[in-house]
Amino acid sequence: MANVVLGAQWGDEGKGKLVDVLAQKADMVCRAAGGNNAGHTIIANGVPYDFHLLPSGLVNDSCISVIGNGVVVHLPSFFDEMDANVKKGLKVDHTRLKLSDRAHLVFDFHQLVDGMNEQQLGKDSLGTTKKGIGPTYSSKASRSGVRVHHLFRWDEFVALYTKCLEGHQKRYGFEYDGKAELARYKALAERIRPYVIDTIPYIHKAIDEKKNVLVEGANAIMLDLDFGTYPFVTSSSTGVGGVVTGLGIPPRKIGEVYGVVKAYTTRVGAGPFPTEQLNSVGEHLQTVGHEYGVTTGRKRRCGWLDIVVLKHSHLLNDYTSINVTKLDILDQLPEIKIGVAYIHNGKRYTDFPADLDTLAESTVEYETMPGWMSDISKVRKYSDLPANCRKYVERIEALMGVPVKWIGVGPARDAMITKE
Ligand code: 2SA
Ligand code: GDP
Ligand code: MG
Repeated sequence: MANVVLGAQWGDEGKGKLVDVLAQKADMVCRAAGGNNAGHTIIANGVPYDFHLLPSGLVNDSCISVIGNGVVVHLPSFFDEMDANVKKGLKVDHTRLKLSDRAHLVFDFHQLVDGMNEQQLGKDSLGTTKKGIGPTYSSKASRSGVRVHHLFRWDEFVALYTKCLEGHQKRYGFEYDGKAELARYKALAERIRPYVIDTIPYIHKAIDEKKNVLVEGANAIMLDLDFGTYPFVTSSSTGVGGVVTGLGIPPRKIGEVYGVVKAYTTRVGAGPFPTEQLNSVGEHLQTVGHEYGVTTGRKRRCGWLDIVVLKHSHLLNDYTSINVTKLDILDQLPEIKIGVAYIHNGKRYTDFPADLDTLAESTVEYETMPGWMSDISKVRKYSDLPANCRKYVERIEALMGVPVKWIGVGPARDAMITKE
């Protein structure tokens, strides 16, 4: 069985930290979707690591990391990230990092086009990371993309690359030095060769041998192409469905599904956010929670926990348990609110609507709970948490209908309470 860690809100819930904790006992950590738009910060033994494209399992020396077919890969960024982590002392080589031959390649022109799309949208821009994610998945879906295995049949690669580039140039009308990029890929092809394998039988063999296989979600369900706040989403399937298609792991081989739930809500980029607090509460969460994008450095928008979002999230991913993270960030708030329903034209809704206008016309119904007004960052036992803090955790459990298994009270690996 493969166990899965998924973001339950709009991302940056702290998936990387839970993966790092679980990777201590994992044999393999796999990425299924997204690209280097993702950003996971891990603090292990006092050293901070930022991962974007590479699986967070790399921090554990005895764990193999796999980038699956559903991921889109910008090879120059792959090597930059690898080199930066090697400099920090991590052992990263082809014996412990594997890349699917079926993964699609992100070219620099995809990133250029990402920026052009955003510029054309003007005030309606999506706030993408401009890493070329949307344009690359568009190439994939329109069957004009280039995959990793093509690198090893050079003439075919050149033909496919040229066709893909010219298609974009026709549509967007930009000058581009394709020859220079091709020359870079000639060298990159040789450098990447040892890492490339057919990851499907490789992962299945590990599962069948009862190895501890972990899947690291990237982005989160509210950014899912189908289930998120379309079009303010990323271009991949970020839920459990994306694990099936992005790694070739069938549903019956998936075991635990861990949802990562930040104790409040954040979103980076544009799009609806019903419980957003554009006031001193939002500023407090942003400052105390150090809510800045790991990839772009953008300030994250902040607001209260939203149970409508979390129930939608749970319906789609069926979490077996959850990790409530960053509970310590609420320490100094005298009262804490939880969004429990949306009110539209006088009617109460608890299902997340597809139509963003309906969402914009809705107001949020809140429950208010007293805060605990004390520092919980040093607490390591559930029973030692203040009573109001436990009540908040238990209210999340009751409203979502999922048991809480872990509670994060700080960024470091050991700042995690296991709830018995
Ligand atoms: P894209 O670049 O096409 O995937 O952007 C589409 C939307 O998806 C959002 N998105 C993210 N949201 C939260 N965190 C992400 N990763 C970084 C982080 C983000 C950063 O960990 O902080 O550094 O800004 C991430 N990646 C994509 C994006 O904001 C758009 O709303
Ligand atoms: P991810 O994309 O879901 O992996 O999350 P990010 O790494 O983008 O953002 C989460 C941030 O919160 C990181 O800087 C983590 O170090 C930090 N973090 C994770 N869990 C906790 C926690 O329980 N408390 C605090 N204070 N910080 C946390
Ligand atoms: Mg992140």
